[in-house]
Amino acid sequence: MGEDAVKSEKHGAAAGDGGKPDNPDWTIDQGWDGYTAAEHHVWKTLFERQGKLLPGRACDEFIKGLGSLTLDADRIPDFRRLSDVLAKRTGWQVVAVPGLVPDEVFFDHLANRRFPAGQFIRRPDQLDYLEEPDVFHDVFGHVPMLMHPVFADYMQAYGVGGLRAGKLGVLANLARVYWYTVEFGLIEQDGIEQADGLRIYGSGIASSHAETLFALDDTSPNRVRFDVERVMRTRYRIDDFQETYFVIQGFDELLDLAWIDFGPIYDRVKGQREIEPGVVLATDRAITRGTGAYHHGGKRA
Ligand code: HBI
Ligand code: FE
Repeated sequence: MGEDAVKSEKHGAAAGDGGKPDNPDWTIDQGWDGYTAAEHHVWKTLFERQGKLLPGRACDEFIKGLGSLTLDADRIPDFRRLSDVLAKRTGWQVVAVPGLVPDEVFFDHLANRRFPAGQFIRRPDQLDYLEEPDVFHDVFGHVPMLMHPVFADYMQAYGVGGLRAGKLGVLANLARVYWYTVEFGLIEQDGIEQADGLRIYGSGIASSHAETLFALDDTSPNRVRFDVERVMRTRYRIDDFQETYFVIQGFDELLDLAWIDFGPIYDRVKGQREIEPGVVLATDRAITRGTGAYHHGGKRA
C-alpha cells in the first residue's frame, strides 16, 4: 500500500521477523509452541479489550463470525485449528507469513482462498499502534469476516482482481478499494442511513480500540456513501485514523463489485484528479460531514 502514503510508511517496513523466507509463497511455520507467556498475554489484553468494545459497534456478521471461531482469550490462535474451522465454513485457510509480503504474493494467496497472517505479535508497548499487520490484526480483524460466505468470495475476487490490476498498472486504484472496504469499511446495519445506524466491518478499525471509537463516534471524520469510482480516486492515510470512512449498505454491494469488469472504470479514473482523504465532494452522499478537528484542528484545507 506504500504508494499512497499521506505521511510516513505504515505498510512497507521490514517484516517483523526479518528477511525474505526461502519459500516463494513467503509462508513460514507458525511455530505456535514458540510463543512466550508474555506474547500470549498481549493477545489476551487486546482480545478482551476489543471483545468488550465491539458488540453493538461491529456489524452482526463480524460478531457472529468471531463467535463461531471460538477463539481462546488466553492463547494466540493456532492457525491449524483456525483453518479447520474456517475451511468447513467458507473454504478459506490461514497461513503464517513473517509480516508484509509483496503484492503479487499477497494476491495469489487471496485468489486461492488462503489468508496470509502475520506470525508475530506486537510488543506490550505497541498495544495501540504498530507499523505492520501482526497476528492480532490479521486474525482478530480479518478472520471473522472470512467466516461470512459473501465476504469470503469478495476477498478471493480481490486477489484475482489484484493480479489483473498489477498487470494493468492500476494497482494503486484497486488497493484503495481494499483499503476503504476490507480494512476501514463501515456498513449500515438494518438499512438505517444515519450516524447511529453505522457499524464496523473493516479489520483495521475492528482490531483498534481507539479507531473503533473514532470511526463511529467522533465528530471529526466524514462518513460517505461508498462509490467504487470515487474510492479509486481517493488517497488514504496509512499511519493515522482515516479522515473519511466509506459506508456500504450491505455485503451484496461488495460482491457485485467483486466480479464487475474494472477495465472501463480504471480508464475513467485514469483521466480524473485524485481526491485528498478529507475532502467531501458535491456529488457525495455524506451521512456525516466531519469537522476535521482531529487532523486539521477544525480548519479545512
Ligand atoms: N501482506 N501480509 C500482508 N498483509 C497485507 O494486508 C498486505 C500484504 N502485502 C500487500 C498488501 N497488503 C497491499 O499492498 C495490497 O492490498 C495492495
Ligand atoms: Fe489488514
